[in-house]
Amino acid sequence: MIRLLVLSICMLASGGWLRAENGSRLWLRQDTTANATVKCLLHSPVLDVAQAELKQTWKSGPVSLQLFSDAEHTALGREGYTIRTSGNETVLGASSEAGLLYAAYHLLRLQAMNADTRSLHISEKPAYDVRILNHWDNLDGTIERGYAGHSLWKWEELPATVSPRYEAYARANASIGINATVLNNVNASPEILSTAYLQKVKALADIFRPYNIKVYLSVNFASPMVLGKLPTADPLCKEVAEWWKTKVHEIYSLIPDFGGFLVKANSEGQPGPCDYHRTHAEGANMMAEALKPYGGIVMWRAFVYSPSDSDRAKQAYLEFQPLDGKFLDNVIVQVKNGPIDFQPREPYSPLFGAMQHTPLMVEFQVTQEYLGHSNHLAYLAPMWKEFFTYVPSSSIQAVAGVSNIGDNTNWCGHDFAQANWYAFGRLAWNPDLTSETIAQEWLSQTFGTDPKFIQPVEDMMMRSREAVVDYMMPLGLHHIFAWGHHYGPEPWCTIPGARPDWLPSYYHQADKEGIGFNRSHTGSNATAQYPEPLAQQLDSIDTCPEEFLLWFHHAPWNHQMKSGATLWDELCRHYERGVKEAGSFCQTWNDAKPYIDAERWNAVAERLQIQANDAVWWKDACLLYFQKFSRMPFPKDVSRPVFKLKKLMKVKLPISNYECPTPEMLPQP
Ligand code: GCW
Repeated sequence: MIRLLVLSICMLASGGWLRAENGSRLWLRQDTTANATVKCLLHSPVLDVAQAELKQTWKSGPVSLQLFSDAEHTALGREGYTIRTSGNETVLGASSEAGLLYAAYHLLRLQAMNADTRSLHISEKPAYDVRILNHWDNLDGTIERGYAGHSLWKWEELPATVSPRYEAYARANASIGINATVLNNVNASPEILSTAYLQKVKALADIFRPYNIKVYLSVNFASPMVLGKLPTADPLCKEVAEWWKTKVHEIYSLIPDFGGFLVKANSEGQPGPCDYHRTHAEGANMMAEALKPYGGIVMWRAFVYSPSDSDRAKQAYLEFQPLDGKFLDNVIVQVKNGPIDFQPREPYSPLFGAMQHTPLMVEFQVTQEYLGHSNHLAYLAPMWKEFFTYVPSSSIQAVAGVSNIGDNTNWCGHDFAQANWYAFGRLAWNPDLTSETIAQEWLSQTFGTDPKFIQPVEDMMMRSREAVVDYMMPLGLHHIFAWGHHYGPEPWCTIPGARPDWLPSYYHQADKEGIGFNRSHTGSNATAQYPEPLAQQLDSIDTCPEEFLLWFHHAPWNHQMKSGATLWDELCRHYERGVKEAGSFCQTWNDAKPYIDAERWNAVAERLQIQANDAVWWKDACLLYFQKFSRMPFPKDVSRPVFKLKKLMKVKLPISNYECPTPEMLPQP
């Protein structure tokens, strides 16, 4: 109590800038007592939000919101806008109200960053019409691969009770340009389409609408059987198509601007058209026809890997590429960024570029299923930017991000995981933004604008994803995670009866000759799915970029790397570097202590310590295990293992796919 009192006095004495914060305000932390002069002749729910935001927060001269129908604004589309200084007034212009909402958030962002707003000449247009979050939220409140508590959607209370967080969620998304959300897990319960649930969905859609956010749903392909009691879900069966049409009609009568469906079909046990020997296109088109009259779309996922080919990395391509041109025009095929599954580093999925006659969208994973859950700091903008260096942003139609949001006070578990939500939105709006710019924006709004804080912390963020790659899976290694929950290393994992492509040894292929998956022409020939000249470059062990070496090649332990070192030594050094980096983040954060509030500082410090320990765990587990095959000594400049392999092989975390481990559960050096 006394400590608390002293603390509050200290805070007051320091002018209040260190007041306790719990992260719930995200990057939207400006004072709301401004009472600005805002001119706007029109009224609508969206414009009212834009006006209210400015009125409460904008501290400079008058702002005016204007709708224009001139060529300039028409060319910026429904969501684009201009911001211009005219005399002492700031004029926000757009051809529609959604544009004005985004203009308002842009202006307020500039203010939060202490930017000079006296003479503005801005014009913006989003790169994609659909910038969508995918929630993997189950109707029972759990979140598949969610590490920030339970679902934000309190289904049991809806529609009667409405949490204030629904609006806060919409506002946060609108402030970064996200305009769509899929509320439920792609492993979808048919229940979501029941009338009772649609009423709940409507309540959320009504709250999101003034923030220009459309609601979409994941649907279960077998819904006509479960809900409609039909004997089949065959997409070519008339009654099935009719059932979907009637259901879609019901949805639009409740939610006139409903966005459409997201579908995971014939993947990981989900039902789909292939159950009836129909193609993915036939399944998708049947739903697309039902949605078409209302302007709805189908996002059909290409995440499939039936064991028809021996290489999982090839399967989505094998199944979908032949369907190019067969989808109706309101279908978008949603493809994960890489060919396997959201690994810390993957080459891009070769489906991009291979389906010239089909709209495609990329699916990024914001939640850190494979990157240390909400315990590790991994700033993901550099990973997503890496994708765009291979896949031109103009070649895809939309961007989806698997959400990392839950009902934790700070929304994302780790305070720095908020940066990934933020970065996803900003990149979906403009994939040309740099990771650095986005980090600076986020840091200055979330913590403060002092360059002595921003510079080193931005640097830490920029290095963080590579650090994770280094201490988990460098040089193209992938999927050597612990069974089920995917937290921590288990390169040795064997589960009797398990699908081979769910086991780490399928991916690392370590033996006494070497390590890595041979996907060259002498192996699975996955390299041939890429266009030339990239295919050839990846195919040769001499020209394959080293960061993908073990993704595409089974390389001998003494393979000479560009540095001159053997593969084994280089592998050891990557793990070592990852450990050092993770350790250095703790130091950086210590130095940042004077600049931010104690509550968030402590929360982050605790997690950085876990990350640093986990990095050692990863290094020791992987190197000691792989050493059994390489039989080579650790190079002198690499620190000796802290853990014993035997002990690490016994680690079994008592967590499910819905949890993040606590420090007590984790092996300590
Ligand atoms: O990333 C994997 C996850 C599954 C997930 C699946 C998918 C929703 O391990 O939990 O299921 O991919 O993307 O469908």
